[in-house]
Amino acid sequence: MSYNISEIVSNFCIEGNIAAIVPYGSGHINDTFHVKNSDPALPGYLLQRINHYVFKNVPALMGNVQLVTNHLKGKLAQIPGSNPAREVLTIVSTRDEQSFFCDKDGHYWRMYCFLKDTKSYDMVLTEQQAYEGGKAFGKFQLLLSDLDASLLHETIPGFHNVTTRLDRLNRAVLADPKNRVKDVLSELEFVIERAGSMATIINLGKEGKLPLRIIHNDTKFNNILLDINDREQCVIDLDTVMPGYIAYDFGDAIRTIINTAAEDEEDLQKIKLSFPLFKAYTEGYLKGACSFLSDVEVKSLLMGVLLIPYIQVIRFLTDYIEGDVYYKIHFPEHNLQRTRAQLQLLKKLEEEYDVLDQIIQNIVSVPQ
Ligand code: ADP
Ligand code: GN1
Ligand code: MG
Repeated sequence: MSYNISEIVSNFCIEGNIAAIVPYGSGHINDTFHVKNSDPALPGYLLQRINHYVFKNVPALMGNVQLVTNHLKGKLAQIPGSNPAREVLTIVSTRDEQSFFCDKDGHYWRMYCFLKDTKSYDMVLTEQQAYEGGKAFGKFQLLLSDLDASLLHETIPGFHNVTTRLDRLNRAVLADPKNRVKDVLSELEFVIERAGSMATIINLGKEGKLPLRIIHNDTKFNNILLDINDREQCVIDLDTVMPGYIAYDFGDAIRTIINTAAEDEEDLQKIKLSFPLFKAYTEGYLKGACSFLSDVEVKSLLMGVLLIPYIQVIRFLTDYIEGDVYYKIHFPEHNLQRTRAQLQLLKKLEEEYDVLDQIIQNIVSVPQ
């Protein structure tokens, strides 16, 4: 898609003059641009076209982002030594004081202050990065634990609800708009075999044993910015912050940290588990989160580690069957390749379940 980006930028209250606007990041959903300032002393900006197919109610979504960022900034302001301007995203308003701009073609745009000297990693390289990421997401949940969840709009209904996801897959299979179902029968069988066991978290929730909390819901590792010393800087991509079970956030982070290969790795032999990275993330996470998690929630963490790759298999597979309408793809079979890679990851996680469980037990047995 091509847009008149300079004209769009002119609707926001920015300082200085623009030197360049370049596509940025590797997110699968929004279109992101780095707006560079010609005066290096002035801030840069991050412009995003919000994916309106994925997020049906952008005003409500931006209401969530405002609420969450204001809450986080207020909490951090009370913590000595913290820096709310760099530790929380800052929305740049439009010239008419709105948090987003809708262009003449109906595209929605928003702008954040660009956090310079930061990095997001598609793959985690060191235990320190994993540990810092864990700390960032643990702290994020902790700081939001006293925000009234009923104030948040559900930006994508049933986002990590396994029943909803299976229903949607089922509907895609029945419709089979691209005649692709015949090519994914073994993947579908894999999904169906596990449908019962993957309902544990949702059932514990229904029974009132797991509390709904405000969670991030998209904790893949590149949704954290680390600073130049690989220390936690800022949790980003707040579009899905809404109520959920904490195991979802833990599971999604581990999905992207423990895998020694890319999320869409073609060579399944390369998909292996890194126990040191798992341990480091878990230590960092529990450092922030242990103070508010119940015992049942701690026990649920590993269920999330299996559930979220399973849901990711369903989501990539559904999108493949539906004809690649949701995720950005870089080649025709991309969603199928992603499905197979996540399926392989889940197999490995199932094989090593007891080892992972022992690592968590060892961490929780040491007082934080
Ligand atoms: P998507 O929903 O498409 O994943 P993100 O909000 O995660 O979009 O942004 C895409 C990428 O842009 C991130 O992975 C990160 O590298 C970068 N990014 C996002 N926000 C900022 C920011 N405020 N400052 C610097 N980089 C950012
Ligand atoms: C998307 O937006 P991004 O790229 O950070 C997706 C996540 C998936 C992830 C898979 C809103 O995350 O749920 O887990 O791709 N975000 C949305 O890589 O659907
Ligand atoms: Mg992202």
